[in-house]
Amino acid sequence: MKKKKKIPLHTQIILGLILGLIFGLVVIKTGIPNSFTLNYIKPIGTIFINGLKMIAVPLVLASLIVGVSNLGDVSKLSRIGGKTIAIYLCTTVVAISVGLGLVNIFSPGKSLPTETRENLMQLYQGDAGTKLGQASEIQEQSPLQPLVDIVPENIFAATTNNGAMLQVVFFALLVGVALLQIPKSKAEPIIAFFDGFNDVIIQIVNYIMLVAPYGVFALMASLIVEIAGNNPDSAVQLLLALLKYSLVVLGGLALMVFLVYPMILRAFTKVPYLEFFKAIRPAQLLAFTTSSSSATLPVTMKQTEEEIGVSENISSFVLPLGATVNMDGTSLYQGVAAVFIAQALGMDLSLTQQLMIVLTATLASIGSAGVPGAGLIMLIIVLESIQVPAAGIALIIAPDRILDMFRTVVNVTGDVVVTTVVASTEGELPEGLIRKANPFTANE
Ligand code: DAS
Repeated sequence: MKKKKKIPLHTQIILGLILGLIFGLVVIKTGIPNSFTLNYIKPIGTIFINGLKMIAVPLVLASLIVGVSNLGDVSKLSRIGGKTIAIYLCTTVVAISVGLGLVNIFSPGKSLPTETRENLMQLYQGDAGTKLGQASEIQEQSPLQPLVDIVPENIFAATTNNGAMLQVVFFALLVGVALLQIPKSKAEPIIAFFDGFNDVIIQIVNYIMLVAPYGVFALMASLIVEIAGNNPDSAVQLLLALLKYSLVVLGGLALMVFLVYPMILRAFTKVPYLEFFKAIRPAQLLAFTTSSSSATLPVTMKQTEEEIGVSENISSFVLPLGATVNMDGTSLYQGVAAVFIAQALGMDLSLTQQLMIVLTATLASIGSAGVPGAGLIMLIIVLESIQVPAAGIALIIAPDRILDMFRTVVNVTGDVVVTTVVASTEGELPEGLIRKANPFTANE
């Protein structure tokens, strides 16, 4: 019997988004009572968001501990390990800075009319009210308070509260490094446990993503109905703001791929960018369709070794690490999304808060697993760290799956760029592709 062809998940989610949009607009136009949508449709969206929040802490704990302990041992943290992590961190900070620059220049969230913004604030009042209260409290605290807050008094209490995600990240990094320093015989069973636990969590993320089409439908429909309230055209304003937000994210991702990465390759290697682009296109296409860096990893490694010529011992260390801890696309998106939500809620972010975004989006992208939707889940860390209501992710969930496809392409491209730079500086590229002299000298 012919097996029924399943519609790919991302197509289902995009369908859910479009149907939610139509359903919301129909409810507004036909005067169907809002109570129907809010009592019978919105709860499906709430279940989806709660599922994402539920999995955030275990996802961070598992993927970070496994990511750090995958370094093998502290000695591997030697020249290659240190160089790899340093370059990964640099490209991530550059990506977030590009995102923050664009979202502050174009301010997509500020295009909402005041009334819509107040509507949104009402929607998240519970969170925003306390958050605004906390934010004013924070102004009176010592400037080092954010550092103090990273160290949990009680890690088990921290794991039960999404607001303490940074504390979970801090604890996970400590555990990962400690596992590298205790006797191998003692560390192995623990690493094996967290490795298996990581797979279990990623499987649960896949289950949650199965709800995504219905969750996105419900969130889109209820968002339209709630925002419209008694003023339908404010729903249109919100959609226009969401479109502007998506274009800012896509613009930032394009800047990374067509400007930043070619500059890095030209500075540290002699790999022609067009050749590079052609070599990794199969990995980029797979990243786009699967929205998963981890699923793409085997093809990423094959293309990097066979088409670019990076040696196997460099690619087999740098790429798996990158697929776990280096997500330039995701960190750029998290920077843009955090500021957009704050703008949409009428919250002006101070410079300190924006710098906090650089730190937390770097950590959030390190903690994001290479699976669909991970970046959205980790966005909660960034929002909590700048006192923006995490419920605000409901605003940007609608286009998220489409943006996930594009940001995963940038994640994978960034991993290969760094791998090529490490190989070039280690003399492990084909002869003609290595830049020997100081990378910033004029053309030799
Ligand atoms: N889909 C993730 C990845 O595989 C990125 C993300 O969710 O932001 O890289």
